[in-house]
Amino acid sequence: MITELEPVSVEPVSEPATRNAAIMERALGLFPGGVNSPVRAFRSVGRPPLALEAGDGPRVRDADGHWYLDYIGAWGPAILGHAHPAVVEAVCDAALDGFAFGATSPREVVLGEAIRAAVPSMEKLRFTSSGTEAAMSALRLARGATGRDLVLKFAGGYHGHADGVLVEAGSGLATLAMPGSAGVPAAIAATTVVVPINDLAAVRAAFERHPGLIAAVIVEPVAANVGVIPPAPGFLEGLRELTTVHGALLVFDEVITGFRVARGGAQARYGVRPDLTVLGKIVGGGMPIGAYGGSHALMALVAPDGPVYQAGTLSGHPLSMAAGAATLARLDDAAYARLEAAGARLEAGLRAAADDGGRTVGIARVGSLLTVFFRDGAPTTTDEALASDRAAYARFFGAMLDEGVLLPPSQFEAWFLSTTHDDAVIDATIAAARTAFAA
Ligand code: KE4
Repeated sequence: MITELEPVSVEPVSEPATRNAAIMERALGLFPGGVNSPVRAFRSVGRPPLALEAGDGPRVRDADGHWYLDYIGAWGPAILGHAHPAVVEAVCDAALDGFAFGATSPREVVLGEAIRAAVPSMEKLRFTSSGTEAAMSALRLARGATGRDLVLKFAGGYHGHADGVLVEAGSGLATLAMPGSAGVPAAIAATTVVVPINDLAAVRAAFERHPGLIAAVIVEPVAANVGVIPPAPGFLEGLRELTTVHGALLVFDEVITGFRVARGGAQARYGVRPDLTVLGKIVGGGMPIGAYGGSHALMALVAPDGPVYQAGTLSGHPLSMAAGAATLARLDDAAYARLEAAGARLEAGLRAAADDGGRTVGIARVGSLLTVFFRDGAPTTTDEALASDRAAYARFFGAMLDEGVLLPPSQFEAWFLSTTHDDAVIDATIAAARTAFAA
């Protein structure tokens, strides 16, 4: 028997207050958390997430037309500022020739040679479409090269979201206080050995505990996914020595630090040569990219030359190649001098603003990579970083947003400066911080 269906009263959805809210409401119905990467949900800073639709130099504009001074910087790629005319032109020119062809394009050679010139340890390299793919592939290569199964990483280190490295990882996992991820088989997690950052004794002990079994040590040479934690003096040199002695490969994950902390990356800044390097972000100039590389001998093991398989439909995408080449072409000594000066100016101004506002913060900085930790002094370990006052950071984030400055929506992500963050931008940021610290 068909019963009369109660008329469904469809209450009109309350009109979202803003276009931003309307877009995020639709996004919430489409994507988990309304985002395509967790940190974008602003969950840890207690503010509604922004939908950003334009950028210009050091500024970004949300869907309601509000402009902000931007310290997310697309999480690193926007080192020349947003919508740099030369990079936009390079992508448009490439697009006029079509997009992807499924074969080697001359543009790959141009970017590949630019990267190798700056990072000589990458005698040969392979492009991927993300840093995750590049890190995953580098570790597969290390296992193929050594015949060993274990990989050692550091607590708080983030190397993308491949199963094996989602163990005590940083970035979004630290932001969301997730030690690992559901769905990673215990057997895979068991192949990852985790030790504290900056702790050579722990690395030595791990090698003694697993003799002949560790294929690689993967490290962010400047940790930047628990906030910025520079390497302790001698730490990277110690890793180089221990991996060599124990027949393991040293893998520098320079997805953030590559072309950021120096043109040659952290390996140039600290003078330590890894066996494999992982790149991403800046080398794609804001377009999807990743890359891994090392010696001729190691890379000869990668298919089709060797037994380690790795592939990608859009690897070496011509438009990513064009954006990356146009970006690297403008990262000269003057650019790095400006990035260093901007970072130093901002650090000094923030320190003074915090002191004057009676706030206890720890500021860590390497070049144009910076974090303001809400704790007493800059942390030297992951535990110290993770113990920072997240609620205080959230309040600071909101107060800065109200002053027109967009910080990373997480205490555990780095602030990224660009060559367009000039003195006026830095000074406006410091003025905003004075207000925020006083609030
Ligand atoms: P992607 O797969 O996100 O391109 O790269 C992964 C990756 C690898 N290694 C390091 C050192 C990284 O920092 C990253 C990605 N960084 C995060 C921000 N800390 C990306 C932002 C996000 O996840 O939305």
